[in-house]
Amino acid sequence: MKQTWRWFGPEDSVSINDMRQAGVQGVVSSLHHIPTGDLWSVNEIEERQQCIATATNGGHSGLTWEVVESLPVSEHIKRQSGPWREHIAHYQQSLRHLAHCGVQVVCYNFMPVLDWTRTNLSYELPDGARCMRYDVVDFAAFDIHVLQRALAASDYPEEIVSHAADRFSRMDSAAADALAQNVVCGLPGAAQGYSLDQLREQLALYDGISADRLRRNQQEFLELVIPVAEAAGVRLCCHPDDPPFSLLGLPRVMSTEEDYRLLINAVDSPANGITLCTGSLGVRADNDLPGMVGRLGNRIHFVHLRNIQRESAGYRLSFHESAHLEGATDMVAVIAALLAEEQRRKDAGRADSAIPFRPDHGLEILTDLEQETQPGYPAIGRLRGLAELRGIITALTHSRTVHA
Ligand code: DNO
Repeated sequence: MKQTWRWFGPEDSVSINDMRQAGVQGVVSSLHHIPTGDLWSVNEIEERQQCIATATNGGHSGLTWEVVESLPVSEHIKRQSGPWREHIAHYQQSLRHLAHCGVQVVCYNFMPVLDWTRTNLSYELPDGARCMRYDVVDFAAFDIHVLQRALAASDYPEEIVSHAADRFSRMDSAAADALAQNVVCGLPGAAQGYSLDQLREQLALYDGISADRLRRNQQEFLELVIPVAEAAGVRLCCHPDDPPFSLLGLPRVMSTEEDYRLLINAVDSPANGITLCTGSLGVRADNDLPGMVGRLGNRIHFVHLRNIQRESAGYRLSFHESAHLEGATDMVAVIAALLAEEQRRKDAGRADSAIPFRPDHGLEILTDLEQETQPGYPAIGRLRGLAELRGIITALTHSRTVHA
């Protein structure tokens, strides 16, 4: 497996040499400054490649831009509104440009309006580490009382509605503002953040767009871009919904194994693939992750390894992010399944037998706690995660490991 690291570009507090010292073999990055829907020019792509290839002292870093995360899909494309055809043409051309520059793996998502979403960006664990948390009662308090979305209350069980009313009644306006900020700020890598009014406008644009309609729009998106990707030698890979259920009445269509099966069958091409994110999918107890790797593995082009601790049961449950080897997902079993997939690819002579993965998110620990870090992306916490994951891979692939 190829060890990669997400780098937000020259503004990132993690330097190129930090990544080298972390021992990564490739970089995951995006051109966040280019507005969603616009074209990525060869110049812009090459400039980022140059940055990644240059060590802090000006010499060669030995690193390359391995995966694009993300080439974002515009809201217009998701809704098929306004200039969506122009955005598709830009998307197709951006894929050709990336291929021309040698970047072959491109992650995207199809979540309307909100990308990944949490209610607390700095939740303290008993040992003083901090992590990100999604609390369904806080989210319902935001939805029903802060955003005041019509019909919001009908989306939650009565018990949650009443807890949310109680919790909201004990929030002062600063706490309510902080909660709103956490939900709508646009977390790292998300296309954008919104004010409450902007969010209301965006939600209104999805009135009448059902999950079926969104899925059809995604299918048409794939029909238009996958042939271009395939011809250029690019592998697209869709990131799952995070969390993997509908939020704020918006449709979400990438939450389960069945969703992925429909995606894969929509356009039968190796270029139409999956980003397996164990943290996002692992929130649902009905997602069997090692099994999904076994069943859908030949289309997995990129992997996010992360773990979560469920705090309640049922649909739309509360959870917080945990250390990479603790939590709901059996990381050893997932990695073993990925290694088996890599072996199948080697046996089949596939050129993409080394699957890129990154330690996704990390707890804020040690010096992370003294610094301004990007929510979810602290250096030391991710380094701890990478080290643990690397240990598993090393052990499972060691010649003296005894396989049952
Ligand atoms: C969060 C990330 C997501 C991801 C996009 C992919 O940490 O995993 O923001 O980058 O959803 O398009």
